[in-house]
Amino acid sequence: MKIKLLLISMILSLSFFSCGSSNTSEADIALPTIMCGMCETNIKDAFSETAGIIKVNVDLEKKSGKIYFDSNKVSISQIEKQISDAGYQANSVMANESAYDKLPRCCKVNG
Ligand SMILES: [Cu+2]
Repeated sequence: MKIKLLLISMILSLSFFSCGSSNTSEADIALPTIMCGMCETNIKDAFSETAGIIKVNVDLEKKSGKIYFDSNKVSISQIEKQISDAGYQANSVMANESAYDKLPRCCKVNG
């Protein structure tokens, strides 16, 4: 009987632990160089395989993104780098030049 109780409390504390370990944060990222709907798609696609990214919203009018992420798995600087690698500026992180060069013309700042 005691062992059963012990097991139950262990299972309970384990599930508690796994709940506590996912830590959803949100970040507003300035995206001053996004131009069109394709940019929006490109940025969302950039995170399609990133562990810890929960949701990506891009606001074309405000030129900003809201990223919901698990701060135990991914950091804001990793998020900024990933946007840069997709060819876009993220906050103060400039776009990766070769990725930017590969963007279609409509996605370029002076396109
Ligand atoms: Cu675009």
